[in-house]
Amino acid sequence: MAMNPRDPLGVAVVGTGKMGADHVRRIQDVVNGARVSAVVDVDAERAKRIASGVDGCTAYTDPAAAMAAADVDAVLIASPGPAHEAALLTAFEHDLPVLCEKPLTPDAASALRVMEAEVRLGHRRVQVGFMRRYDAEYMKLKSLLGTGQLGRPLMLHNRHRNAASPPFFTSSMLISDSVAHETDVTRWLLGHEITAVQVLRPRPSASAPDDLQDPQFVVFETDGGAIVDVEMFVNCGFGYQVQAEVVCERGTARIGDGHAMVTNMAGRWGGTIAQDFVERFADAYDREIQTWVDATRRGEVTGPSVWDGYAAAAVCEAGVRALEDGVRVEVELVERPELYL
Ligand code: ISE
Repeated sequence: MAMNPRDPLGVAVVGTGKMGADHVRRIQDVVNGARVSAVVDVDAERAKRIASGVDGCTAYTDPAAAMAAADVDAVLIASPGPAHEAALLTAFEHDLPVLCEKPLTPDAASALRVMEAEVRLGHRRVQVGFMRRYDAEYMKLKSLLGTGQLGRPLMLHNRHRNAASPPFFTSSMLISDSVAHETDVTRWLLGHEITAVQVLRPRPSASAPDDLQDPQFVVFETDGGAIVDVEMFVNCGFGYQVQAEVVCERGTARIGDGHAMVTNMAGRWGGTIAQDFVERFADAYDREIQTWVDATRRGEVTGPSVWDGYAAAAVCEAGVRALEDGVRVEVELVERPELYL
């Protein structure tokens, strides 16, 4: 794959909502070796407003027009999930490197179409935005598991709590939009594929909107014989909290207690809790995008692949069925293409 020698790399950011706007800021103010040369949004006024704050940046409403521009070397897709497939296929037409925010696409069938298109291209072009792989605590946990000191992983306990869910949030989105992270964390930390999903439904919290099944308790089985659970609670009220504890044959390890700073005052001690994922995972996003820019400028593609995005989509699809039908659902994956071995 050709080197991208241009310095700085011209990046088109597709989608300028909360995540896309934060990535524009990140590329301009934090990341080295890249600049935002284009922003794309169906909301033309919002695209113009974002572009007006970035020197040399052009606003578009059509991703294809942005990807055809001479000053665009790479694409960061941060639009809503249903728009990802078309944007990815257009990027492939221009043979552009892509960082695609999760989910790769909303379901297994569309993810499979993207995977088949990248296989036809003959080389990887996509890094999927599972940013927890770039979080310092998750990286330490992965590194510890890699030493084998704790022995074989037997169970992984996850707690994923949001302060409050947005108005459009549905019960199935707790799986497809939120637990999607734990599907990738499970596969990446343990090196296993997820083979079955169950979803248990506690009596909903009074703090949850009337029609929202919140919290949910998700149980994964893996092909390595591990059992993984995820407490998913999107209206916990007290903050944004993500914790994980792996239980192995000879020991355990836990992350996410967030004791960055403990205060003692007036007979009390305590600390603070982030209020959303942009705050809690700011460093992870910074490291993720810098790693992507550096790899792209070397002409390489690293990190979560389209296969990882497809596997997460298939697990989430099974999880939504398990939620809705109240049964254990097995996960069906196609054979892993050689491009992703
Ligand atoms: C959101 O899309 C994210 O990716 C956050 O990490 C997650 O905590 C939240 O529940 C999702 O809605």
